[in-house]
Amino acid sequence: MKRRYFLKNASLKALSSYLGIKVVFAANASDSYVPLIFQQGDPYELFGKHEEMVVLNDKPWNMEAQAHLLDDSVTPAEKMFIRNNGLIPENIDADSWQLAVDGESVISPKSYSLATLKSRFKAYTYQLTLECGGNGRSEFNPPAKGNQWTIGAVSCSEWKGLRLSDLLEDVGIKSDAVYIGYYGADRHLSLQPGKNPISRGIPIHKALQEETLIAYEMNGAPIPLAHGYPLRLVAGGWPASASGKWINRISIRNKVHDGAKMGGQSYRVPCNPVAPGSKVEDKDMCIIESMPVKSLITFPKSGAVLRNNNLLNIRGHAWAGELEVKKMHYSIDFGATWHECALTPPKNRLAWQRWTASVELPEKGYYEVWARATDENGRSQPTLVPGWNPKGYLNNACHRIAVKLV
Ligand SMILES: Nc1nc2c(c(=O)[nH]1)N[C@H]1C(S)=C(S)[C@@H](COP(=O)(O)O)O[C@H]1N2
Ligand SMILES: [Mo]
Repeated sequence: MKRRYFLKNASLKALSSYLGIKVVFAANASDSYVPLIFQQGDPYELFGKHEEMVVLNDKPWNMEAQAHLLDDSVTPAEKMFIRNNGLIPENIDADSWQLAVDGESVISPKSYSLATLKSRFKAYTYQLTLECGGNGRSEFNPPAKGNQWTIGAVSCSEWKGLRLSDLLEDVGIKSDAVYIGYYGADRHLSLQPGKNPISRGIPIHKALQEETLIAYEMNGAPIPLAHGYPLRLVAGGWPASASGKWINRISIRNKVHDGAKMGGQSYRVPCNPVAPGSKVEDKDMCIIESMPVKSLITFPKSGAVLRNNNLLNIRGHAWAGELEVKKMHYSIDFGATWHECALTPPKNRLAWQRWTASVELPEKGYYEVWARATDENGRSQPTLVPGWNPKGYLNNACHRIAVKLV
């Protein structure tokens, strides 16, 4: 990062050439003044993000995509949402990185270097859907605290690494194992040593699935820093909080993992539906597992205007946690009638699916296109915001876009 160099050495006037844009009124500031852009860092530059990504929070950094940015079959890094609970680790040295495997239910605790993980275990590549449990939170009423995600906290990139099941076989797991928990190298916002911003996990049956990876590559390159470099757990189809970034330790537990943000109200919903605004006791909250069926219209962008052409081509992606999406429909009459879309199978289990349709608009005017996916168990997305819950998780309401024919 060149930032440090400038903090120490450069005069403000010299920054103009580095930024590629004139610092207007530079002459008015003292030479020792550090411009904000270098105090905070520009998240688009720091993380290499697309200019249309939306920043929701800077401490910690949280950024989301917009529906039309998620049109690629495989989500590129620049359009992938960022969800951090703490501070991204700095000065990572991949050569000395270690992954420790321990816990009550491990037979032989071991520690592995990155090189060993790459050479000793077979590598697998899967395209995996990662959606934040709080995606869609902004629509709940009464509002829920937390990042006000709209619809852009989802990605489906290609992850390469070893199977967690192969690692668990190498250390051996005792018969009383029920859960694995991850620990990452990010720091708690309080900077208190030993305090984890987040340490979640998954039950053993999910840990043993073929597609559950300890990944060291994303989209054919080392994992970008914001997404977990150099090592990440990837458990597709579950709330993305289960997919630990910057992992340096996996614990095999003889009980449900009790790390940070596993208990209380975090990543949990009422076990039974509650009235909006209710207080729900911790004991009545259940851990979110597979994510619900959902879809996005990724083309066109909402607000599109068609001129003298009443044939509208629409497309998007659909996913359903652990399940496959079996049917995809659209409506242009506010949900009165629904029409089937073409739907392709996923590249592999837990990857999202492409859907397309050609829509004939009957006359000039304003339309809304609504999209609705149905999973293999026959469950469809609701047209309205579903079950209110205290933390605003699992909003899988139909996505809608506005279109005009003029
Ligand atoms: N170590 C660590 N892992 C983490 C998090 C975190 O803050 N620290 N955030 C989790 C949450 S809540 C989500 S939604 C995903 C976000 O992954 P992304 O930033 O790569 O999109 O990472 C998960 N893994
Ligand atoms: Mo999340």
